[in-house]
Amino acid sequence: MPPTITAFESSPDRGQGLARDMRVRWALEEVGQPYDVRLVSFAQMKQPQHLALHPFGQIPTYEDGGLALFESGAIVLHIAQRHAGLLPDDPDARARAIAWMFAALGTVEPPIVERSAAWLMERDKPWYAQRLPMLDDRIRERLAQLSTHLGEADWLDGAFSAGDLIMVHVLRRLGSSGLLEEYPRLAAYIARGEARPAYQRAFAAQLAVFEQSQPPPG
Ligand code: GTB
Repeated sequence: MPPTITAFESSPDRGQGLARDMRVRWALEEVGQPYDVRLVSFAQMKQPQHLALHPFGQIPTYEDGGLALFESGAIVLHIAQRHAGLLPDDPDARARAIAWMFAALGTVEPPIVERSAAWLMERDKPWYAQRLPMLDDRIRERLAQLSTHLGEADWLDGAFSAGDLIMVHVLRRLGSSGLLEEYPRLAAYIARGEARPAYQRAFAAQLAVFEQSQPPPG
């Protein structure tokens, strides 16, 4: 039996691959592991059946045999540890790749999520226009540091790893912000990630789910 992940039955990102099941799909594609997807609605995510898998009532989850996992980072790490291709064999390089996963999730993603949340929940509030430049500057600080680290390299630490996979996915959420245009090395880094065949397959799969959720035109 292949592992089963959960995803939105109709993603609010309209198939842009920004929801976090995309990271898990991409990791599974990179290692060549087939998977099943169970689609859930917002209401189903809050029901006991899903809460038994995910205490916060979110996607993605991952089930494989007796193992049930939540948190996209933990799921990607598990996949990377179980299969070759997403973590280096050398123990020090492996530890550094895992550090980049944590950096993406714990240092780079939070200010990006805060900006998205502000747009979603506060954009009609009188303080939003004043707050946005502050949120943008917090992101810029991280992007500048990341761009300096990356330099002319293709990936964050040697070969492509789970650290790059998570980082590219985290950065993609800035697509509509205009901020990435200020950091051409990062824009090129994201493009390299998106060009990977495994990414393309994962993206197509989640887009197909969104398209099937839409009523036929007319
Ligand atoms: N830390 C957890 C992880 O990494 O797995 C966070 C999981 C999470 O936030 N899941 C979201 C969710 O289930 C979906 S991905 N939300 C439903 C809820 O909390 O009730 C977040 C997401 C949603 C939408 C967009 N978008 O529209 O662009 C992007 C990202």
